[in-house]
Amino acid sequence: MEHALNSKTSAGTRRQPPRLAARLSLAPCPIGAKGDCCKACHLGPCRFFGDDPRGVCGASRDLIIARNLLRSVAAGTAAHCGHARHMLEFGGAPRQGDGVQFREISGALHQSAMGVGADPDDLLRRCLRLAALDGEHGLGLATRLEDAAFGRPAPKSGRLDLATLDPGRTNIAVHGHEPALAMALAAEAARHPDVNLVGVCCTGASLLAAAGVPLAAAFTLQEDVVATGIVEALVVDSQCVMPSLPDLCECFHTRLVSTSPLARMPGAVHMPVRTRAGAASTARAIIRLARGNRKNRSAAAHLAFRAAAPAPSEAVVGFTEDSVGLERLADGLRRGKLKGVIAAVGCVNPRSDAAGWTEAFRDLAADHAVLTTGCMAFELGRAGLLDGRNFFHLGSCVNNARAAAVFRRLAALLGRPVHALPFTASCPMPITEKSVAIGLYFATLGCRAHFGAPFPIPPSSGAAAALQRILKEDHSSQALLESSPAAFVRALRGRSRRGTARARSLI
Ligand code: BF8
Repeated sequence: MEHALNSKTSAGTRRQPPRLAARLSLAPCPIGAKGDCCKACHLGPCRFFGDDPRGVCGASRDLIIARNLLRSVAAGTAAHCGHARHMLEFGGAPRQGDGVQFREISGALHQSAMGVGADPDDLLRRCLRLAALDGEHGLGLATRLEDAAFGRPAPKSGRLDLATLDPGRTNIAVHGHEPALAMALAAEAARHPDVNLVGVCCTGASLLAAAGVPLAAAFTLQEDVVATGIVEALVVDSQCVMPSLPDLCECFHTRLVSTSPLARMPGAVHMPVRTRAGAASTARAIIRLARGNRKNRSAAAHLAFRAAAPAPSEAVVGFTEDSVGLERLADGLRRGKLKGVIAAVGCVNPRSDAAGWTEAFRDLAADHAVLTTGCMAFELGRAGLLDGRNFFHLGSCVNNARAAAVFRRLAALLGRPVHALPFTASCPMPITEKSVAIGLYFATLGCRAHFGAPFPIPPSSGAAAALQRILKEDHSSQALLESSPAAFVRALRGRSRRGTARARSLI
């Protein structure tokens, strides 16, 4: 297979663009952050002020908040269902149409368009229906298909952080969320001792769980992978891939390879992958490309990385509901030794207090079991917490289906409904729409769903109160909007002591 390659031959010839830490000086829009903005039509965008704020069309602030939340959940659900659909295609079993997914996602976008749904309660109920669908047809289906294609993970030791890059070998990083090509690369790289394959974000988390491939970075460190100057190829599929990467790769010798038809990047070598056979041949081509590019690595970058000589974090990874020790957890809950089970999920927002949240989970792990996935798992792993005793690494964000399975099976073992048990899904630092859909999915199961700031719904709004009421009425669950790690710990401990679903909710 021949691909048109960039003609880069030297490193460090361009001025580097500002990286994430510098771009954070761009403050969030204060109007949007409060949910006080509507851009659903061209009468506006409208901003909301005063005692009875309304847009030009007459929409209330709570209606706008509900519409915006529904659009977030629809986008998150579309991403997860799209992932599952691509796995079906990869396995040679494309669906005829996408039935319920298409109907629900397009229905949500229709209902939240200007001049359609005007009842906030109705829109919020649709949010929850869509989140439930996300869990079953997005997270659940994608997880089952990946297990069928690549094997079900088993506990194993793993390594994390940028230190998993190896200056002595050709480094290839795989980044995104859909691990079909990445698994083929793992198989091919195993035949080349001079090649070091590492993962980034959720494609990396899947590889780590399934095959023990080191996880170099989560979302916030993706640019740093390139900036080490020792990565010969960065292979991206889709989701959470920063649009800054092409410019950054231009400043180093790193070849950027895009593999998803949905996620083309300027200047990238595009190698779309649809089938298992295509993945194997593309994996071979990428390894040839990366090995050929190693001669262009800057000697200075190579020496600088060697001199820093960081040590990777060691972790126990690759758990499923079959290997977390359900009987032991159920027994702990029965005896009161275990006060609860927490799924610590979702993103690590650099605007949030990541260190504080890590400490909160470390504290809670004294009497709670902590299941974790995605960027949150990477963060806990870097802190040395993924021990396989109190903290259980379950893989990528679609693998939150495994956390849902743990909650359901524990409930069955204990003979009680999920909502009657001290189960919490915590998404303390959301970034993406996907994390909103995931958090609400857990709420539809009966878990308490915690969101930290930036909140997906303004805590003091009427829409947030309505969401709380609907969760209670329809799912016997609740949302906890809490931005303080210490207050979150107190809320969980307070609930655990009472053994009831009565928790401090800031809504
Ligand atoms: O799906 S945790 S920043 S990498 S969205 Fe993205 Fe958030 Fe990270 Fe994986 Ni999940």
